[in-house]
Amino acid sequence: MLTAFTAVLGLVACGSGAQGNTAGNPYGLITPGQLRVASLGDAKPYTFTASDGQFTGFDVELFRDVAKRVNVTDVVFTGQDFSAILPGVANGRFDAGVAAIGITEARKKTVDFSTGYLAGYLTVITTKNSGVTSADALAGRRLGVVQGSLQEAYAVKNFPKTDLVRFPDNNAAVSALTRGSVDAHFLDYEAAKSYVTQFGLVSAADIPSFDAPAGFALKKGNTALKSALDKALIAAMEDGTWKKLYEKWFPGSPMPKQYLPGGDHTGVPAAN
Ligand code: SNW
Repeated sequence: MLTAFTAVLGLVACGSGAQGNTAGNPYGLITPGQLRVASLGDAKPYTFTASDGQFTGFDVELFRDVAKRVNVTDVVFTGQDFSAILPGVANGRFDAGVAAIGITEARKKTVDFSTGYLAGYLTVITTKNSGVTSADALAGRRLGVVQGSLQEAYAVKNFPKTDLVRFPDNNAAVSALTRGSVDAHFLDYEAAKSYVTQFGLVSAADIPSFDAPAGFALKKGNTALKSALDKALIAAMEDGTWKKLYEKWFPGSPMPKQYLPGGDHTGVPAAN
Protein backbone atom coordinates (compact mmCIF):
# COMPACT_ATOMS: atom_id res chain seq x y z
CA MET A 1 0.00 0.00 0.00
CA LEU A 2 2.68 2.43 1.09
CA THR A 3 4.83 1.50 -1.92
CA ALA A 4 1.98 2.11 -4.34
CA PHE A 5 1.30 5.50 -2.74
CA THR A 6 4.94 6.56 -3.05
CA ALA A 7 5.03 5.45 -6.68
CA VAL A 8 2.01 7.60 -7.51
CA LEU A 9 3.54 10.62 -5.79
CA GLY A 10 6.73 10.09 -7.78
CA LEU A 11 4.79 10.09 -11.03
CA VAL A 12 2.95 13.29 -10.20
CA ALA A 13 6.20 15.08 -9.34
CA CYS A 14 7.80 13.89 -12.57
CA GLY A 15 4.86 14.97 -14.70
CA SER A 16 4.81 18.52 -13.43
CA GLY A 17 8.59 18.85 -13.61
CA ALA A 18 8.62 17.77 -17.24
CA GLN A 19 6.13 20.48 -18.07
CA GLY A 20 8.01 23.16 -16.22
CA ASN A 21 5.19 23.72 -13.75
CA THR A 22 7.43 25.16 -11.12
CA ALA A 23 6.52 28.03 -8.83
CA GLY A 24 8.12 30.57 -11.20
CA ASN A 25 6.42 29.12 -14.28
CA PRO A 26 2.98 27.91 -13.23
CA TYR A 27 1.70 27.48 -16.80
CA GLY A 28 4.77 25.69 -18.16
CA LEU A 29 5.49 28.43 -20.72
CA ILE A 30 8.42 28.21 -23.14
CA THR A 31 9.80 31.42 -21.64
CA PRO A 32 8.49 31.99 -18.10
CA GLY A 33 6.20 35.02 -17.97
CA GLN A 34 5.73 35.18 -21.74
CA LEU A 35 3.05 33.71 -24.01
CA ARG A 36 4.32 32.92 -27.49
CA VAL A 37 1.43 32.79 -29.88
CA ALA A 38 1.26 31.44 -33.42
CA SER A 39 -1.23 33.50 -35.42
CA LEU A 40 -2.05 35.01 -38.80
CA GLY A 41 -1.07 38.40 -40.18
CA ASP A 42 -3.91 38.63 -42.68
CA ALA A 43 -7.10 37.24 -41.16
CA LYS A 44 -8.93 40.51 -40.58
CA PRO A 45 -10.93 41.06 -38.35
CA TYR A 46 -9.90 37.98 -36.32
CA THR A 47 -6.15 38.51 -36.32
CA PHE A 48 -4.06 40.75 -38.56
CA THR A 49 -1.19 43.19 -38.48
CA ALA A 50 -2.16 46.85 -38.45
CA SER A 51 -0.18 49.51 -40.34
CA ASP A 52 2.09 49.92 -37.29
CA GLY A 53 3.07 46.24 -37.58
CA GLN A 54 1.27 45.28 -34.35
CA PHE A 55 -1.09 42.33 -34.23
CA THR A 56 -4.69 43.23 -33.58
CA GLY A 57 -8.23 41.94 -34.19
CA PHE A 58 -10.95 40.22 -32.18
CA ASP A 59 -8.98 37.08 -31.34
CA VAL A 60 -5.82 39.05 -30.55
CA GLU A 61 -7.57 41.47 -28.20
CA LEU A 62 -9.53 38.69 -26.53
CA PHE A 63 -6.40 36.61 -26.03
CA ARG A 64 -4.45 39.57 -24.59
CA ASP A 65 -7.33 40.29 -22.21
CA VAL A 66 -7.51 36.69 -21.06
CA ALA A 67 -3.71 36.45 -20.72
CA LYS A 68 -3.75 39.54 -18.51
CA ARG A 69 -6.30 37.86 -16.26
CA VAL A 70 -3.79 35.06 -15.69
CA ASN A 71 -1.06 37.65 -15.06
CA VAL A 72 0.77 37.39 -18.37
CA THR A 73 1.16 40.76 -20.12
CA ASP A 74 4.09 39.75 -22.33
CA VAL A 75 2.25 38.21 -25.29
CA VAL A 76 4.22 37.79 -28.52
CA PHE A 77 2.25 37.08 -31.70
CA THR A 78 4.00 35.59 -34.72
CA GLY A 79 2.41 35.29 -38.16
CA GLN A 80 2.47 31.80 -39.69
CA ASP A 81 0.78 30.07 -42.58
CA PHE A 82 -2.49 28.66 -41.20
CA SER A 83 -1.32 25.10 -41.83
CA ALA A 84 1.79 25.70 -39.67
CA ILE A 85 -0.05 26.93 -36.57
CA LEU A 86 -1.18 23.66 -35.03
CA PRO A 87 2.11 21.82 -35.75
CA GLY A 88 3.96 24.78 -34.19
CA VAL A 89 1.89 24.47 -31.00
CA ALA A 90 2.13 20.67 -30.95
CA ASN A 91 5.92 20.64 -31.28
CA GLY A 92 6.48 23.25 -28.59
CA ARG A 93 7.58 26.25 -30.69
CA PHE A 94 4.55 28.19 -29.44
CA ASP A 95 2.53 28.21 -26.23
CA ALA A 96 -0.73 28.83 -28.05
CA GLY A 97 -2.32 29.14 -31.49
CA VAL A 98 -4.84 31.96 -31.90
CA ALA A 99 -6.55 32.45 -35.28
CA ALA A 100 -10.29 31.63 -35.21
CA ILE A 101 -9.25 27.98 -35.09
CA GLY A 102 -12.34 25.76 -34.98
CA ILE A 103 -12.31 23.00 -32.37
CA THR A 104 -12.66 19.60 -34.03
CA GLU A 105 -12.02 16.01 -33.02
CA ALA A 106 -9.39 15.71 -35.76
CA ARG A 107 -7.45 18.73 -34.46
CA LYS A 108 -7.81 17.50 -30.88
CA LYS A 109 -5.60 14.58 -31.83
CA THR A 110 -2.60 16.92 -31.95
CA VAL A 111 -3.46 19.83 -29.63
CA ASP A 112 -5.77 20.72 -26.77
CA PHE A 113 -8.19 23.64 -27.00
CA SER A 114 -9.51 26.22 -24.60
CA THR A 115 -13.24 26.45 -24.24
CA GLY A 116 -14.90 27.82 -27.40
CA TYR A 117 -15.19 31.59 -27.79
CA LEU A 118 -16.66 32.18 -31.27
CA ALA A 119 -19.07 30.28 -33.49
CA GLY A 120 -20.18 31.38 -36.92
CA TYR A 121 -20.40 30.70 -40.63
CA LEU A 122 -18.08 29.78 -43.48
CA THR A 123 -18.66 31.79 -46.65
CA VAL A 124 -18.14 31.26 -50.37
CA ILE A 125 -17.22 34.51 -52.13
CA THR A 126 -17.06 35.02 -55.86
CA THR A 127 -17.02 37.69 -58.57
CA LYS A 128 -20.27 39.33 -59.70
CA ASN A 129 -20.30 37.56 -63.08
CA SER A 130 -18.93 34.11 -62.19
CA GLY A 131 -22.31 32.38 -62.29
CA VAL A 132 -21.60 30.84 -58.88
CA THR A 133 -24.78 31.76 -57.08
CA SER A 134 -25.03 28.86 -54.62
CA ALA A 135 -23.00 25.98 -53.21
CA ASP A 136 -24.54 23.67 -55.85
CA ALA A 137 -23.25 25.91 -58.62
CA LEU A 138 -19.68 25.06 -57.53
CA ALA A 139 -19.85 21.73 -59.39
CA GLY A 140 -17.23 21.74 -62.13
CA ARG A 141 -15.76 25.04 -60.92
CA ARG A 142 -12.48 25.94 -59.22
CA LEU A 143 -12.76 26.82 -55.53
CA GLY A 144 -9.97 28.29 -53.40
CA VAL A 145 -9.41 27.06 -49.85
CA VAL A 146 -6.70 27.81 -47.31
CA GLN A 147 -4.62 24.71 -46.70
CA GLY A 148 -5.48 22.99 -43.43
CA SER A 149 -8.69 24.98 -42.89
CA LEU A 150 -12.12 23.63 -42.02
CA GLN A 151 -13.25 25.00 -45.37
CA GLU A 152 -10.83 22.62 -47.08
CA ALA A 153 -12.15 19.65 -45.09
CA TYR A 154 -15.77 20.67 -45.69
CA ALA A 155 -15.22 21.10 -49.43
CA VAL A 156 -13.42 17.76 -49.78
CA LYS A 157 -16.41 16.08 -48.14
CA ASN A 158 -19.32 18.05 -49.56
CA PHE A 159 -18.20 19.43 -52.94
CA PRO A 160 -16.87 16.28 -54.66
CA LYS A 161 -17.44 17.73 -58.14
CA THR A 162 -15.48 20.91 -57.42
CA ASP A 163 -11.79 21.38 -58.21
CA LEU A 164 -10.13 22.59 -55.03
CA VAL A 165 -7.19 24.95 -55.27
CA ARG A 166 -5.19 25.21 -52.06
CA PHE A 167 -3.58 28.48 -50.94
CA PRO A 168 -1.37 29.38 -47.97
CA ASP A 169 -3.61 32.30 -46.97
CA ASN A 170 -6.72 34.28 -47.91
CA ASN A 171 -4.80 37.10 -49.61
CA ALA A 172 -3.27 34.73 -52.15
CA ALA A 173 -6.64 33.07 -52.77
CA VAL A 174 -8.51 36.34 -53.23
CA SER A 175 -5.94 37.66 -55.68
CA ALA A 176 -6.35 34.43 -57.68
CA LEU A 177 -10.09 35.04 -57.60
CA THR A 178 -9.82 38.61 -58.85
CA ARG A 179 -7.41 37.42 -61.60
CA GLY A 180 -9.91 34.74 -62.62
CA SER A 181 -7.71 31.70 -61.91
CA VAL A 182 -10.29 30.40 -59.41
CA ASP A 183 -14.06 30.86 -59.63
CA ALA A 184 -14.69 31.34 -55.91
CA HIS A 185 -12.96 31.28 -52.52
CA PHE A 186 -14.19 29.63 -49.31
CA LEU A 187 -13.27 31.39 -46.06
CA ASP A 188 -14.59 32.56 -42.69
CA TYR A 189 -17.74 34.71 -42.75
CA GLU A 190 -16.22 37.74 -41.01
CA ALA A 191 -12.99 37.60 -43.03
CA ALA A 192 -15.04 37.55 -46.24
CA LYS A 193 -16.60 40.95 -45.55
CA SER A 194 -13.57 43.17 -46.12
CA TYR A 195 -12.61 41.30 -49.32
CA VAL A 196 -16.17 41.69 -50.62
CA THR A 197 -16.02 45.44 -50.02
CA GLN A 198 -12.46 45.93 -51.23
CA PHE A 199 -12.76 43.96 -54.48
CA GLY A 200 -16.48 44.30 -55.27
CA LEU A 201 -17.12 40.57 -54.73
CA VAL A 202 -20.34 38.84 -53.71
CA SER A 203 -21.24 36.12 -51.25
CA ALA A 204 -22.65 32.94 -52.86
CA ALA A 205 -23.30 30.77 -49.78
CA ASP A 206 -23.04 30.83 -45.98
CA ILE A 207 -22.45 27.48 -44.31
CA PRO A 208 -22.95 27.12 -40.53
CA SER A 209 -19.88 26.05 -38.57
CA PHE A 210 -21.43 26.22 -35.11
CA ASP A 211 -20.32 22.67 -34.33
CA ALA A 212 -16.69 23.85 -34.48
CA PRO A 213 -16.47 27.00 -32.34
CA ALA A 214 -13.07 28.65 -32.33
CA GLY A 215 -10.78 27.96 -29.37
CA PHE A 216 -7.20 28.77 -28.39
CA ALA A 217 -4.97 25.84 -29.39
CA LEU A 218 -2.66 24.69 -26.59
CA LYS A 219 -0.01 22.06 -26.23
CA LYS A 220 -1.50 18.69 -25.36
CA GLY A 221 -1.48 17.95 -21.65
CA ASN A 222 -0.76 21.50 -20.43
CA THR A 223 -3.75 21.41 -18.11
CA ALA A 224 -2.50 24.25 -15.89
CA LEU A 225 -2.54 26.69 -18.82
CA LYS A 226 -5.83 25.36 -20.18
CA SER A 227 -7.73 25.62 -16.93
CA ALA A 228 -6.37 29.11 -16.19
CA LEU A 229 -7.29 30.37 -19.68
CA ASP A 230 -10.72 28.70 -19.57
CA LYS A 231 -11.52 30.37 -16.26
CA ALA A 232 -10.32 33.72 -17.62
CA LEU A 233 -12.35 33.31 -20.83
CA ILE A 234 -15.52 32.62 -18.88
CA ALA A 235 -14.80 35.71 -16.74
CA ALA A 236 -14.35 37.81 -19.91
CA MET A 237 -17.73 36.55 -21.18
CA GLU A 238 -19.40 37.08 -17.84
CA ASP A 239 -18.25 40.69 -17.32
CA GLY A 240 -19.16 41.86 -20.84
CA THR A 241 -15.60 42.14 -22.21
CA TRP A 242 -16.36 39.52 -24.86
CA LYS A 243 -19.48 41.45 -25.92
CA LYS A 244 -17.57 44.73 -26.16
CA LEU A 245 -14.91 43.14 -28.38
CA TYR A 246 -17.55 41.41 -30.52
CA GLU A 247 -19.34 44.70 -31.14
CA LYS A 248 -16.05 46.43 -31.94
CA TRP A 249 -14.78 43.88 -34.46
CA PHE A 250 -17.99 42.38 -35.89
CA PRO A 251 -20.34 45.36 -36.06
CA GLY A 252 -23.81 44.46 -37.27
CA SER A 253 -23.30 40.69 -36.92
CA PRO A 254 -25.93 38.73 -34.99
CA MET A 255 -24.93 38.47 -31.35
CA PRO A 256 -24.49 34.84 -30.18
CA LYS A 257 -26.19 34.69 -26.79
CA GLN A 258 -24.10 31.92 -25.33
CA TYR A 259 -21.06 34.15 -24.82
CA LEU A 260 -22.90 37.05 -23.19
CA PRO A 261 -23.17 37.68 -19.45
CA GLY A 262 -25.57 35.05 -18.10
CA GLY A 263 -25.05 32.81 -21.17
CA ASP A 264 -23.94 29.23 -20.77
CA HIS A 265 -20.46 29.98 -22.24
CA THR A 266 -20.19 26.49 -23.67
CA GLY A 267 -19.16 27.67 -27.10
CA VAL A 268 -22.03 25.73 -28.62
CA PRO A 269 -25.15 27.77 -29.33
CA ALA A 270 -28.40 26.80 -27.68
CA ALA A 271 -30.75 25.18 -30.19
CA ASN A 272 -33.28 27.91 -30.83
O1 SNW B 1 -15.59 27.01 -37.24
C1 SNW B 1 -15.57 28.42 -37.32
C2 SNW B 1 -16.18 29.06 -36.06
O2 SNW B 1 -17.53 28.65 -35.92
C3 SNW B 1 -16.11 30.59 -36.17
O3 SNW B 1 -16.95 31.04 -37.20
C4 SNW B 1 -14.67 31.03 -36.41
O4 SNW B 1 -14.11 30.35 -37.55
C5 SNW B 1 -14.12 28.93 -37.47
O5 SNW B 1 -13.35 28.51 -36.37
C6 SNW B 1 -13.51 28.37 -38.76
N1 SNW B 1 -12.19 28.90 -39.02
C7 SNW B 1 -11.39 28.20 -40.01
C8 SNW B 1 -10.71 26.98 -39.43
O6 SNW B 1 -10.78 26.79 -38.20
C9 SNW B 1 -10.33 29.08 -40.68
C10 SNW B 1 -9.52 29.89 -39.72
C11 SNW B 1 -8.73 30.97 -40.41
O7 SNW B 1 -8.76 31.13 -41.65
N2 SNW B 1 -8.06 31.73 -39.61
O8 SNW B 1 -10.11 26.21 -40.19
